[in-house]
Amino acid sequence: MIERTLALIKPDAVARGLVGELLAQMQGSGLRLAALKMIRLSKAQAETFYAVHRDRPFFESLTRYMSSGPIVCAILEGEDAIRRYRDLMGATNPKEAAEGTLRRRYGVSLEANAVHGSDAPETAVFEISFLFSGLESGGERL
Ligand code: IDP
Ligand code: MG
Repeated sequence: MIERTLALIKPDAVARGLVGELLAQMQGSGLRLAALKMIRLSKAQAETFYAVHRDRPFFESLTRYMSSGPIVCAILEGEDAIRRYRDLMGATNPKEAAEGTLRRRYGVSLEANAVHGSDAPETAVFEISFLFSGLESGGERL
């Protein structure tokens, strides 16, 4: 099934000049880049994006970090895109991520793990609609 997933390049990776390299690897994996932009989230917007984690001990630090600088937002599209992009990213903790994955290669800590990817179809729909307007995301055409 053709799916769409939300990919983010997190503030630490943008700050380290890794945008081009990370986008090339996303596209090199065979996923189609369907939309792309750079934004900076407010603290409140980061809290909405990560609302599912609001009761976790790392929520305050995570949302401060995610609003600390610009991020790159992309919609990736393709067969089984959600799982394929999660596989490309690797485990949440870069230390535990498999060799060759984005987080293993570019993550610096459990929090600053370079990239985000939706974890399920419902999450992808929420995250894409939160970050992209219908005009930007191509709406029904995709
Ligand atoms: P995921 O990004 O692999 O889906 P989640 O459990 O959804 O992982 O956590 C969201 C983000 O919160 C992670 O990518 C990471 O940046 C941060 N995070 C997760 N667990 C911890 C933790 O135990 N300490 C600090 N930050 C964490
Ligand atoms: Mg998650």
